[in-house]
Amino acid sequence: MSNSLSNLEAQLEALRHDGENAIAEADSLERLEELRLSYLGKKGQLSVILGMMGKLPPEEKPKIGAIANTVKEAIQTSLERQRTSLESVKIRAQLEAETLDVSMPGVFRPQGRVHPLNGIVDRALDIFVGLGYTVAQGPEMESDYYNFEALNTPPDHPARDMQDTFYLSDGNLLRTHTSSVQIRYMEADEPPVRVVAPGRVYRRDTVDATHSAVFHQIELLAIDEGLTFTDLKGTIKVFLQEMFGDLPIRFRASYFPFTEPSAEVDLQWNGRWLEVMGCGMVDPNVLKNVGYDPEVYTGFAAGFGVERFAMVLHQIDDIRRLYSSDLRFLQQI
Ligand code: 2NM
Repeated sequence: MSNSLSNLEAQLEALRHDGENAIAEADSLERLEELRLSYLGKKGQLSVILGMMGKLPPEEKPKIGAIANTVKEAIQTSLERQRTSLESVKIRAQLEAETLDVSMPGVFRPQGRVHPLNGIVDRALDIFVGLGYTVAQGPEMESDYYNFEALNTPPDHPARDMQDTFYLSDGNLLRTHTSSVQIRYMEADEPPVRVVAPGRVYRRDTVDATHSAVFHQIELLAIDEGLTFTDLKGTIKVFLQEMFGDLPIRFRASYFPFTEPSAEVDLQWNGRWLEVMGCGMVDPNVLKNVGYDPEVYTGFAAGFGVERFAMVLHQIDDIRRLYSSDLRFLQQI
């Protein structure tokens, strides 16, 4: 019997030895749980050994029981120590993986901005909206009627020349100005009218530093009872003052088929006179064409090129820079 007793003692001692070694080598919490079940679980190795205690004489049981308790506590202590160690390794790894280095440089996100042409359009429309104007748009493909005929442009006028206008095979054309929008607006609305038409226009120009076949225009139109050339001058004075500052301006007699009288507007910019707009009193024939009575209503109109304004205000030497989308250029504006 004492043989059996020392045998059990030896098994318990071996169990403690193996257990402590295996636990010390466990490299994960999962492995540690496996070991706990293997040694201390209900069907674990300690239980098996304790099961054999039943065959011992009663007086020997307390001694084995005490040893078994010591072994159990020793294994539990090992498990606890290893668990603490593995958990701290795990937490350290997690902290390392989740570290936020606030001194790291940020990722560069380029900031978009308004294109210089749209900048001019936005500013000009803001001014006219402030003066009570409505913004109107219309088609870029037009009929001869809206682009020329309604605008009192005779069939033999040079602007209608194939050399100046892009004609389409179906008889339509690409609008050469946004005045066609004004005609459509007047056809649809009764006076009084205060309307401003921004948009892309087309001319068969040879492209160079100051010409483009596709460019942008803004035209304004006011129709009412009793409007005079003085109202036109005042409106243009206020507009140019808002756009360029309070500089001298002058009106020079000119000619357009759709206005009478007509004028060019010059602005004194850096000491030189610069032509910046065309304008005039709307020709009575244009009013008749849209069904307005020229005996009751008069009106004025004016127009300018957006590219030209952008070039003057931003000191741009070549119109093509405005279309090339070169960021090295755009970022300077
Ligand atoms: C200009 C110059 C002079 C103009 C005329 C009209 C309309 F439709 F009323 F006849 N709209 N815009 C006009 C007049 C445009 O641009 C240089």
